[in-house]
Amino acid sequence: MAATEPRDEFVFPDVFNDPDRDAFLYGTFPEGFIWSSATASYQIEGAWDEDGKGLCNWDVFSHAKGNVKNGDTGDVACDSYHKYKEDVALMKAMGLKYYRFSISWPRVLPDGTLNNVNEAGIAYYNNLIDELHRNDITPMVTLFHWDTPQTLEDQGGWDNVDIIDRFNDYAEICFQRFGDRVPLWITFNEPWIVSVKGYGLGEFAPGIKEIGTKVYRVSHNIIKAHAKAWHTYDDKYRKVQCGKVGITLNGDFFEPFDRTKKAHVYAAETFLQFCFGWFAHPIFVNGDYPEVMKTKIASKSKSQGLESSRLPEFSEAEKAYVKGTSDFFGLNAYTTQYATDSQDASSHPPSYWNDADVKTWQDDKWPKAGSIWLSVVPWGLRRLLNWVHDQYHVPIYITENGVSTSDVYELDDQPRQKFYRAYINEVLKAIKLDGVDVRGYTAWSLLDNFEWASGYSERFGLHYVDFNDPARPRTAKKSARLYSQIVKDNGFVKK
Ligand code: PNW
Repeated sequence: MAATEPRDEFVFPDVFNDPDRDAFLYGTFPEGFIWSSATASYQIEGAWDEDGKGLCNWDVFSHAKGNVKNGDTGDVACDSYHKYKEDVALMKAMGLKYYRFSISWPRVLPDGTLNNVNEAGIAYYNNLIDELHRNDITPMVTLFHWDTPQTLEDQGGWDNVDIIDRFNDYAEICFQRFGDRVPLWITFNEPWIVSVKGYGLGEFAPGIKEIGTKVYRVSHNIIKAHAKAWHTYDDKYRKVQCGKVGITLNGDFFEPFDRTKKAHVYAAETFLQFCFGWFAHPIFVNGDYPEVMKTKIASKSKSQGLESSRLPEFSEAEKAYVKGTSDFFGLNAYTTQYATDSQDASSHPPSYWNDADVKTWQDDKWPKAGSIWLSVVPWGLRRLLNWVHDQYHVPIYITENGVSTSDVYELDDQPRQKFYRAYINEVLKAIKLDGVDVRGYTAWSLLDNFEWASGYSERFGLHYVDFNDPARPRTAKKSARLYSQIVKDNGFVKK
C-alpha cells in the first residue's frame, strides 16, 4: 500500500477488521433524518399506584417473589412521572428532535376499559407532550410497551380475543386526546417478546409457559389488534391529524454460519421468517403467515397427533383486513446469531423452538455487553436492514438500538461509545451504499431504567441514574455526548 493511501479505520479492529465489511465510512445522513432516544412507561415512570392508575401485569409480576432479579420493581424506577421535565431537558441538551416514549394503558384506563377514564393519567401525558413541543421535540408514541392492565390480564390477556376491542378502545382514546400533537404512533413494541417471553417462556409478565401453543394464539390476537387500531386511525383520524401508524418488531439478525452451504442459508432465512415474518408477513405482505411457518408448524402438529395446526389461520376477510396496515416498519435491533439447520430436529415437545428446525448461537469472539443475549455485532445491523428492505419495501424507522453495561458507576462508558459509533455507521452504510430506506434512528435508552426481569442490574442509558438516591439524579455519560455530536453533524465528519 502506498504511504499516501488512507488506511481503513475499524471501531473493533481486533474482531471486526474485514475491509469490505467493517471499514468505517465517513459521511452524512439524508436531510431530515430523525434522531431520537427512547424509553417505556413501566421502565421509567414509577408512580405505580398514584393518581388513579390501575395495576398493570408488570406491577403484579414484579411484586411476586422470584420473578425479577434482586426483587427489583418498577414502583419508583426513574420517577419520570414526577421528573419528566428533567428528562425533556436532557434531550434538549443533546439536541434531539424526537422522543419515543410509551403510554401506560392502565394509567389512562385503570381497568383497561372505557368504563373508567383516568383524567389524571391523561393530564400526565398531555403535560409531557406539551413540554416536548415547547422544547421543539416531536413525540413518537408507543401505545403498548408490555404493561397490560391487570384486569385484562386476569381475563386471559392477549390469549383472549376480547382484548382486541379493548385495545382498539384504548388506542382510539389516545388518538382523540393526544393525536393532534403526535405525528408518529407505534401500536405494539416487540410482539415477539410479549408472546415468547411472556406467554411462552414465562420469563416476563404474565409468566406463562406455553411455548408450543399459546404463543401462536397470542401473536394472532396482537396482529389483529394492531390492524384494528391502524384501521381506526386510518378511517377516523388520519385525515385530520395526518400522522403515521406503524408497528415495531424485534429480532436478531441470523447469519448463515457458512454462506456456501445451502442448508445454512435456508436455516437463517427460516429463522428470520419465524421472528420477523411471523408478524411482518401478514402486516406488510399478504395478510398471512410466511409459507415456511405454515408448512413447518402444520406438519409438526400433524406428527404430534393434532387435528389442526398449532398456528391459527386467518380467514380470507381477515387477510384482506390485516394486509397493508402499517405505514412504516419500526425495527428494534441489538444483536446477531449464527444459524444452521438443526442436527437434532425434533417435534417433541411441541415448541416454537422445535418448530423452526434451526440451531442458533453466538460467536465467543464477539464482544459482550451487560446482557447475556447481547453480543456486539455491528455488521449484523446492516445486513438486517437490507433484509427488511428487500422483504417489505417500506420505510424503516429504527425504534431501538443500544447496549447494556453491568451495574457499575461509569460515566466514561467506552463500550457504549464504541457500540454507537459502530452501529450507527452501519446504518449509514445501509443507506448510502445499499440504498435502504431508513428514516430514523432511536437510541435505547435515554436513561438507565428497569430492565424487565433483570431489574436494575443492566444499564442501557445514555444517562446514569442513581437508583439508591430517592431524587433519582441523572448524569450524562460520555456516550450521550458522543451521540449528541453525531446528531449535530448528522453523521460522521472527519475531524
Ligand atoms: C427491548 N432479549 O427488549 C425492549 O423494547 C426494551 O424495553 C428493552 O429495555 C430493550 O430491548 C433492552 O433489552 C428486549 O432477551 C428484551 O433478547 C429482551 C431481549 C431483547 C429485547
